[in-house]
Amino acid sequence: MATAAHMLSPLPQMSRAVAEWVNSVRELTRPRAIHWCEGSDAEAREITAQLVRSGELKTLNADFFPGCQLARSAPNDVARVEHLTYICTRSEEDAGPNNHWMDPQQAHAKMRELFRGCMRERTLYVIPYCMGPIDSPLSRCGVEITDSPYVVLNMLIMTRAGRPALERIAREGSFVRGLHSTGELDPERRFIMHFPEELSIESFGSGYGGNALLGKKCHALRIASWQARSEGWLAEHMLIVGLQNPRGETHYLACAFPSACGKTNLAMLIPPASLPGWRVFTVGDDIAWLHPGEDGRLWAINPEAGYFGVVPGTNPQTNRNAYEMIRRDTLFTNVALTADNQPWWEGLTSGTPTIDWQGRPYDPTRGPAAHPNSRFTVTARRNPSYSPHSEDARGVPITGLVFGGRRREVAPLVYEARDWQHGVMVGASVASETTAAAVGQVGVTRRDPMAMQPFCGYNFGDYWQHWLSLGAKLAQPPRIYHVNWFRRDAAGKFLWPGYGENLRVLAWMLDRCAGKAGARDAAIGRLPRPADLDTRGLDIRPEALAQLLSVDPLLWRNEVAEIRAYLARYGRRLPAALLSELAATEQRLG
Ligand code: GTP
Ligand code: SPV
Ligand code: MN
Repeated sequence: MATAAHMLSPLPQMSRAVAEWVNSVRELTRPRAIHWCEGSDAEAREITAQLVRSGELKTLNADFFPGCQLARSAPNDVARVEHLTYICTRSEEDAGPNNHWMDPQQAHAKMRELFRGCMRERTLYVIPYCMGPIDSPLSRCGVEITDSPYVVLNMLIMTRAGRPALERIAREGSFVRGLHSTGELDPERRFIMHFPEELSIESFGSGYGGNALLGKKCHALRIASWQARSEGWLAEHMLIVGLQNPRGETHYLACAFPSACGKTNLAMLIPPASLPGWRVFTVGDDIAWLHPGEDGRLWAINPEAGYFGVVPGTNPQTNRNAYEMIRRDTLFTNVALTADNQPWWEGLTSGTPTIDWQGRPYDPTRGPAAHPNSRFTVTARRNPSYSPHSEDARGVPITGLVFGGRRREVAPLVYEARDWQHGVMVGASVASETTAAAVGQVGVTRRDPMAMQPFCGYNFGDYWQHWLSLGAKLAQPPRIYHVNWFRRDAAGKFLWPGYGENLRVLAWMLDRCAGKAGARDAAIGRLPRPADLDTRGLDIRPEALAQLLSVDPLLWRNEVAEIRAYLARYGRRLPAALLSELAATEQRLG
């Protein structure tokens, strides 16, 4: 319990370990001033006001978007940089073929030269944060040091940051160290380094999203996945959603889809009018920490406190909750503007852009008005479907796990794995088309196992073995599913309406878990027959639904061959169980 005297203690005096680290970083980076973040609303308002004065933030039309600001990033700093992201473990094999690797000493030396003197004329901010409910034993703390006040504002929304987190760090002693500087925003001098064996992160040269908000992908996925393996839990790129059926029973699903493949939208789905009586509760939209409970079930917490969500595509038809959520107290990054200073993005059904995301007069020949990876940062509490169990210290019990990808063909709308081991193979085989969330070509199909290709902090071979071992210990393991909302017809149109209508697929899963829904046995798993899905009031042609629920043996035999070639890269670290599951699938394909 914090005493009144404790409440008054100056932040730098609360944890000697943190103070000593801040000191050593100060000596290296030479900032003009040091600011320890309290985490109060007044502090966020003050930093916002300062950025508005300096022109780094623009206040949006307060009649329509009260409390909202716009930030524009450097044009060459608009997404995660997977090609510049490294896992620095002593042994290269521990990082695995799924990661770029650098020797830790070499990486530290390289980063030390970049950080040396980099904060001259800048303020060094110290952000103590807690990932997860502040009183949960499942939560973990970190401290981010950054010279970007924009990063501070984001971290204050995205994490439980400030004094209570520092109190917990002082009590527990251990924390993840994240050092960040925007440097000169030079892509040639940009690196995101992770040292899982030291629980530390060093990020230089970017101010954007997952490169710079170190609590998110760097800590809560790459470092946490490593910690989770040694401690017996899982850190996953998953949303957590509660679904209350018309009988009043609530079940939770955790779903892993790659970046910009529908997690935020599914987490805050609005049930269609033709499915009356359903309610949806969001626990998390991007990351789940999953722990085996004493009852033999899997329990999940959301380590984050806010959403850093994709803006384009958000509108009152696709998701009214998301649209309403970001109409106040929201930080927008890289959206366009209308003539009267309202934010604008592709997919919005009203308004006209006049200024593009780079602040230039909008000219359609130069591409979209808003950047395709433009984002909103907003507290989870603004979500109309915010779950009352979001702060539960033990988390919520998980009934089903869902993997998925964005694929114009091959993967059907949904299928169910036979058991946990088969489900791990299904997860390990996920492929998805790349999106604007990471720098690089968009629309290229690549393997993205468990949606963790950019985020697993260690060798995938060991990771799949950890999944298998953990499942074997669960008395009541969740069932495992695979979905694809993104199948297209010959003309390139989405076959499935998606968004709120996805509830029909989730309802089938929950009915399966309750032993109530039918399915047919297919080579790749169990699929609903059209009649097994509740399609009342759904506007879809029967041929489209049949196509969505079909498995093409020719395409799938080719798919299995590709999966086998991919898995072979993991050599002796690949669990044999995955190969035997794959062989069994191949045999069923005939
Ligand atoms: P990250 O924050 O990058 O991890 O993304 P995410 O997985 O949370 O994806 P998000 O929900 O933000 O959706 C990404 C894009 O896909 C947006 O443009 C959405 O409008 C679109 N989208 C989401 N759900 C669906 C769906 O069911 N069908 C279709 N066709 N598009 C969808
Ligand atoms: C993702 O790319 O999966 C995101 C956005 O959620 S970022 O924070 O940039 O990682
Ligand atoms: Mn994500």
